[in-house]
Amino acid sequence: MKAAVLFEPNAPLQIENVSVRKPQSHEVLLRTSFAGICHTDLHYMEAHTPYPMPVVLGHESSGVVEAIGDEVRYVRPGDHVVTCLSVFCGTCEYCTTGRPALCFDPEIKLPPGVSERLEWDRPGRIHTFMNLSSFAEQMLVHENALVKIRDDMPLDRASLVGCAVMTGYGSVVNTAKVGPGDTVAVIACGGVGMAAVNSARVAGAERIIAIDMNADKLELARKLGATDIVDPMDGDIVEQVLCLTGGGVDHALDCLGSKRTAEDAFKMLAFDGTATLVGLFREGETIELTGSAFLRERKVQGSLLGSNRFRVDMPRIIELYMQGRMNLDVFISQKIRLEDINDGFAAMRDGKVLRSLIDFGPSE
Ligand code: CXF
Ligand code: ZN
Repeated sequence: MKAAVLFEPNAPLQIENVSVRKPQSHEVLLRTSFAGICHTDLHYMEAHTPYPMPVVLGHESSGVVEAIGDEVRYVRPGDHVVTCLSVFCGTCEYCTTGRPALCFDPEIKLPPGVSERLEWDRPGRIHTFMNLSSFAEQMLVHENALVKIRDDMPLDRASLVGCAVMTGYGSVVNTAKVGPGDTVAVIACGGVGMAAVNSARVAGAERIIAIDMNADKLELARKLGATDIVDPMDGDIVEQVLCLTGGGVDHALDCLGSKRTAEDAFKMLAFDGTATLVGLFREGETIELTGSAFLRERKVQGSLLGSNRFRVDMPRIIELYMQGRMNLDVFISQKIRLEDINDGFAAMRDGKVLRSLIDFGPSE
């Protein structure tokens, strides 16, 4: 099968012949339908966090089950699925207390460099990315990295739910627990931030302030639920938010993941407000917060892929889409072939697109 391989940091991906072995116990072989290009792929491509290479990146995908290994009861060939990098064991303390996204059982969630699901006929190993490797025509995954979805859900929209939409929705609903009447600010309206804006509306937030440097994204955010927009070109974003709200927001979500944006998220909080850090920081980056601000019960917390319980959350998001309450259509900026994946990364670097989807073509 064809797969896009990253041989070294910052190099263009190369299309290579790679194979997957037969599914073993608890493993599922998928025919990939669509794979989104996420900023996390770029983050690892640029080696802001090291990852063993060569590697097949990609982690936001939908597909159709082709074959199953022994013991697999959850899916059958022909089922439509969405993948999730939050593969869970189901038995550890995190899993059994309702926080499966934090599961780190190394036998199920194989750490970088341990997974051996991909093979090729060259010397040396080819690594799997985050237990998925979606930039490939087929994926071999643990059954607990999948959620079954309804057959009438379009597989292109479904793939987005595998990362960006789950992360945005989950950070609002699961991590921040935004409720009716709350005031919410979302910093950075890429795929994750845009989904957070839309989810804050679904959650009943009264005021939703979208913050981004791109005017088109701010306009789209308005369509998805933003009641106010803030452009950093018009002045300090903290000042603008404090002015709009007369004292700050209940929730600020930093969907970028940088020192500046995380600190700004904290600074724009009202008393008792919570900053939720959603975006992926560069390895080792630190933030500074003013200690006395905590006296007014302000809080800061992290969120990992929307604190997901993805087998429950993803079908719920899909229902919201089918009911017309979540908009996933606008996320798809372009569909491209696997061969054009480097153009997809270039478009993301330029900030031109919300999502480029690799279209693997019909599965039947
Ligand atoms: C990722 C960020 C890196 C850790 C796993 C979750 N989120 C989205 O791509
Ligand atoms: Zn992602």
